[in-house]
Order: sequence, then structure tokens, then C-alpha cells
Amino acid sequence: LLGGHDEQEETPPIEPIKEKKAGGSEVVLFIESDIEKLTALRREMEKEGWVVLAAMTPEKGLSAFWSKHPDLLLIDLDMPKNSGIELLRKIQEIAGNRFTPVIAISSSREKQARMEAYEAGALDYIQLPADPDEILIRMKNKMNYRDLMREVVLIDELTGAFNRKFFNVEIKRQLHLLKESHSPFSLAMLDLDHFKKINDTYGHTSGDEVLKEFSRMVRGRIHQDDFFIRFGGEEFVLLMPGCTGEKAKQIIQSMIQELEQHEFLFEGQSVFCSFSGGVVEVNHTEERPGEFLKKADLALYSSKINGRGKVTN
Ligand code: GH3
Ligand code: MG
Ligand code: MG
Ligand code: MG
Repeated sequence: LLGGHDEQEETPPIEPIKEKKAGGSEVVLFIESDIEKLTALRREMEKEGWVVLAAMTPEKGLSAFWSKHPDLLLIDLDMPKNSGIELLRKIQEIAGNRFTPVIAISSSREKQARMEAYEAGALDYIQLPADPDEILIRMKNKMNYRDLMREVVLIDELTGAFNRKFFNVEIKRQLHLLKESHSPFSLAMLDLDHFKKINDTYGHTSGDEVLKEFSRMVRGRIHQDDFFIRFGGEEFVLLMPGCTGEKAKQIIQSMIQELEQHEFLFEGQSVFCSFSGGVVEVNHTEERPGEFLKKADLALYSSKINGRGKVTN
């Protein structure tokens, strides 16, 4: 054998989190002011299983982009007064950071128009008229790219949770939404209890097993708009848009109970684990991530000193 080693994966890798919406369909935000083009293409997309969010003005498109975090953006550059390309420029930074692909469509045959679109950050440029089948396959192709990039750059391999890099992007979006639509969110800091003891007693692989089981359980219980992030080591953050601190506390309490009931078998011994949580509800636009993270950390600390296996807000 080439390389000589015959290393086998001990456990199959965890399915990465993809921001799947209800029904498993992917969401395209279609920004198009021409009702005929919109209707015709929309029908084709829906036939292929896409959930289509339509916005008929760049303003509505921008606001839907912030609030709905679509999987893909399709922007018609032929909207009045260059507004399509301007919208593309506005959206690009945050879309690029999340690997949300942007496809520009336009009936312009000019090289200049294509250059502008690519320069503004479009991943693809489709000249109209185009065969709907080709548009659809190019959309699907971008999703494959997005999933791969996210998996490599934004998702933690062991737990399938988003990483801190993703958190830094997502928190900006949450704060923007708070400012624009006064929609508060909760942030919870979660930390496994006496985790070092598991590693020290049963080995690092057993510790990894606990991290995986904990993550699988949390992911099974969160809402589709929530984000589960590995902040570092055995410390995680849950971002819960539109969720009050009180509700977040209840949800986390039930997660703690579920983990506490899970029986791990290490070296033939039955082992039980727990975690603690600290919740902060963010509803002031002027708050900074450093400040509310600190509050969540203090709440977590209070759960720890009050006996662990608790959540505080
Ligand atoms: P506390 O209840 O106060 O949080 O105690 P603790 O033991 O959980 O906290 P401490 O910070 O002392 O230890 C955390 C341990 O987590 C130390 C570190 O080696 C371990 N750890 C961090 N990342 C991983 C990982 O990916 N896998 C394993 N197995 N262990 C990890
Ligand atoms: Mg610690
Ligand atoms: Mg710990
Ligand atoms: Mg810790």
C-alpha cells in the first residue's frame, strides 16, 4: 500500500450542521423587480425543491437577506438605476464571510457588466435569456461549494458545531437585526462539568465521546434558527434568535437533564456527565459582544459554584 499506514477512522465523522430549514429545503432569496421573470423562474425553482423568498426591490432584498439568512442569493442586475449592483456590493461582505453564494443574472451582453458583477463579489453571472435547467444546475453547484467551504472553514470536525470564526460573523448579523427590528436574542454559554476528570480517568478518547454525545443531543433540541458554536475546548455557545432569556433557560435545563440521563460506558464502567449554563438576553442595541459574553460567563460561573448541572440567567 502507498504510504504504508493502514489507519482506520475509529468512528464515522459527524454529519456537519447545514442550516437546513424545515423540510430540508434550501432557501434562495430571489431579488427581482420584473414580475414575469420572477414568476417564471420561481416556479422552476420550486419544482426543484427550493424554498423561494422573493423580494421585488433592493431594499426589501437587503432586509430579507439580514433577517432570513438564505442559503443562496440570486440578484437581477437589470433593476432600475444600477440598484442591483449596489445591492450586491452592500451584501457581499457578510455573504462572503458565511460562504453564502451570490449569483447575478442580467440580460446585458457587455463584458463590463460581467466584470462589475464579479468584482462586486458575485460567484457566477448568468446571462439572460437562459435555460432554467442551466440556472438550476448552477444554483445547485454553488450550494455544493458553500457546503464544502463551510465544512472546511466554519465547522468543528469533532462536534459538527460551528466554530468561533462563524460566531464572529453571525453575532454581527444578530446585532444588526436587533438594531433594525428590535428583535432580541439569547446567548448561552455552556461548559461541561468536571470534564478534565473524564479525560484523566478514562482517557482523551472517552472525553471526545462525551463531547460528541453532548453536541448530538444539543443539536437535536435546538430550533432551526439557533446556532450551536464550539467556542473552544469543552465550552460552547448557543445563539438563540427571538428567544427570551427565560425560555432559553428552560430549553437548556431540559438539555442538562437529557445529558445527565445518558449512560456512558467507559472501561466497563457506567459514567454520567453534566454541564452548566449561563444565559444572557441581549436586547440593547448598544451592547457589545465582549460585554454580553462576559455576562454569560458570570452566569455560568454562578451555575458552577452553585453545584453544577444548572443554568443561570
Ligand atoms: P469545570 O466543571 O469547572 O468546568 O471543570 P472542568 O474539568 O470541566 O474544566 P477545566 O477547564 O479544568 O478542564 C477542561 C478540560 O477539557 C481540559 C482539556 O484538556 C479538556 N479538553 C478541551 N478540549 C478537548 C477535546 O477536544 N477533547 C478532550 N477529550 N478534552 C478536551
Ligand atoms: Mg474551566
Ligand atoms: Mg468544564
Ligand atoms: Mg471550560
